Amino acid sequence: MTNPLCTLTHEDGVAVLTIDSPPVNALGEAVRQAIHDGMGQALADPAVTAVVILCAGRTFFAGADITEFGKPFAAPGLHDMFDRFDGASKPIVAAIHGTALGGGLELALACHYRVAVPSAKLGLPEVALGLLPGAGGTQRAPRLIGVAHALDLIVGGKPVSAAQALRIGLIDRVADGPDLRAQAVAYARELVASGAPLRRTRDLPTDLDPQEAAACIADYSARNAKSFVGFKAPGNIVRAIEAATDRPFEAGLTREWELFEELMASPESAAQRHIFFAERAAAKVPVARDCGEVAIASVAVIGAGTMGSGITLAFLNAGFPVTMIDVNPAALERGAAHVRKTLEALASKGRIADTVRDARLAAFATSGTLDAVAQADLVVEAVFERLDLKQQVFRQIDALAKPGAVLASNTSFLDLDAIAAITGRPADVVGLHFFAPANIMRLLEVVRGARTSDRVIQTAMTLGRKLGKVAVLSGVCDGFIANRAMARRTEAADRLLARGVMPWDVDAAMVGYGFPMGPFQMMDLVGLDVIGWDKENTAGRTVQEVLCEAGRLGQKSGSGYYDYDAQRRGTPSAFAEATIRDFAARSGQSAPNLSAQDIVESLLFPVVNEGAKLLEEGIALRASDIDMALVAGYAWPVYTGGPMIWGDYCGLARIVAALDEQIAQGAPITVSNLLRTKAAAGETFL
Ligand code: 3H9
Repeated sequence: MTNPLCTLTHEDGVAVLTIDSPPVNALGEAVRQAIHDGMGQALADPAVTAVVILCAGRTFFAGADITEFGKPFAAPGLHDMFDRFDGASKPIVAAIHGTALGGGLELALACHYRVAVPSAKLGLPEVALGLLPGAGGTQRAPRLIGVAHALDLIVGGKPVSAAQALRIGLIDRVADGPDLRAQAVAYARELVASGAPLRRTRDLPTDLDPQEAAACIADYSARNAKSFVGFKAPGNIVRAIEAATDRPFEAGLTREWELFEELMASPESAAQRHIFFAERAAAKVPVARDCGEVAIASVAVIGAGTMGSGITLAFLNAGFPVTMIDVNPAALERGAAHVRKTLEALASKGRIADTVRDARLAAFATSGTLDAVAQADLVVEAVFERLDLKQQVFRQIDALAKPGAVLASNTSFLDLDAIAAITGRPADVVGLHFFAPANIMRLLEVVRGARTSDRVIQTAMTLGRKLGKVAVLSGVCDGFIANRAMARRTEAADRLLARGVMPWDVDAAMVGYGFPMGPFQMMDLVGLDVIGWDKENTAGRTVQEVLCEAGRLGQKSGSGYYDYDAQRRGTPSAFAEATIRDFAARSGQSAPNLSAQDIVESLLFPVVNEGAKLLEEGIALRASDIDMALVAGYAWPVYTGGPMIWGDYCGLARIVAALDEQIAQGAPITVSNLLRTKAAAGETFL
């Protein structure tokens, strides 16, 4: 074999074809060619009785090469290759380790038999890219594992373990020793010796007839309808699976390809693929190559409130021992109870094993004094958001923490440099901005102060990954990336309110865009008093203040912008409506007749503008980081890709014109120079 990506060896009549294309053996053109050449040679050799295909490196094929999407697919294509596998007159065995994903699993499905190591994961995750398995996966999976399991696997998109794969019939055997290659060769020999048939997935019948399948699909779609909203891929996937049950294999493949191409051309898939790469790009930050990292073996969290206990859980769940510190005994007891209760609940719901719960509880300690920071490699401060308080805590940490420990603040908008400057070691100080609930939300903003060292930044980025979060690097500014950008949405919503637009119309437009809730629903949830009601100085100046004065503090008081019933279901409030009308009338405004699209643009174009400012000030490294931060931190709908790519899609010139109009109506905003320049030059952010 002369192909450098492919090795072909023979072991007693079994040909072993090994593909080696780091990092993940994606099925790009060169890899397809290597398989084509290697498989061709193996099948043509009369001395070969069976073929094993496997991968070198950390994983089996991780799918089609996503970087090739958008270009014409070069030969040899996956379909031709899988046809050839199907048509082979000798058994082909896929030997799987790591992750067999997307086109990688489709390749395995086109083999006659499959064996996997116990740690392998197998999945068809194309749905997360806004796509469907376009190389026969929607046709072969229902034939091999049945329609119901195929729906779970392809629409759900979550990979299954080797044990689960064996249970549902996705693989034929779990290797029971460390040497996958030897086991796969032995299995291939066994198949030949026993005269096992060439099991072509394409020739298997589906488990349900067309009518039963339609009922099963309808039931599945009804149960999951809520999670499909806004996404295009789930609908196309169920149609493709349906085609597996009501027409011959070849016709099903044709239908699958039509549905695949439709998705590939859709803005939803472009947005979701953008986020896939944005997540990986965010991990790459400018630090010296040899900066190294601080080894983090133990963590101290200061503050046992909502953030402190959430952060404690995030670290415990990732396997770190944590000491939670609070000088207020009652607060410490409440926080500790929350941590324990959450771990118990995870175990009782079967999300973690009892032994894992016990290990996490054993790794959890509390302390009523700050002395406990002395043992920690990482100290995370999560006390009340007030600069003088945080400075006071950092002065104490500086005196107590061991040399070289990472000192992190969970501040969400304060000046990190002013906190770092209070210590004698500003290079060790970093912002770790978690989003509530900290054990669940995926975003972690890593805030780089003026003097934070590369080593500490790299440590924080790695920590983010270990916590299962998306770490996004931000510079120091008021609100960092996500909160600062989204503050512009809140302000724009308030401006609409002042003009007499009703909160439920604003919220409905945001929910229609894809946010789980609108800004006024969010404010009611958080509490109108909490988000800034200065009783002494500002009483009665805004709608929010009038609501607060009337005791309408949001969900917790049973009313805010909405009236709430006992189940906390909100309905539009007549009181809020009258107050808003009164404000608008007094300022001489009559409610403009805005469509949902007008509202979306009024609220979100200012966010795009703020994103441009974050870029131009160097607070965010790249436009895709802003998108990633808002998708992971604010549930910005992933199928729009985040504000910057959505802004590109809307057209930057149109955004500038709309912002200028808002300014003409009195909105106190300025258009970013970067945005104006790009719009004038016909450029985009991405
Ligand atoms: C598909 O298969 C369509 C077909 O049905 C039909 C077509 C006709 N392509 O994530 P990592 C890169 S769609 C190209 O950091 P990990 C990734 O960008 C595909 N590149 O590693 C990164 O590059 P860089 C369906 C890919 O160990 C590097 O590899 N498959 C691909 O944390 C390392 O990645 C999927 O959706 C790819 N398919 O996780 C699986 N995959 O170093 C997508 C990765 O330059 N992949 N890269 O930043 C994954 O889920 C994870 O990468 C994996 C490894 C679990 C494999």
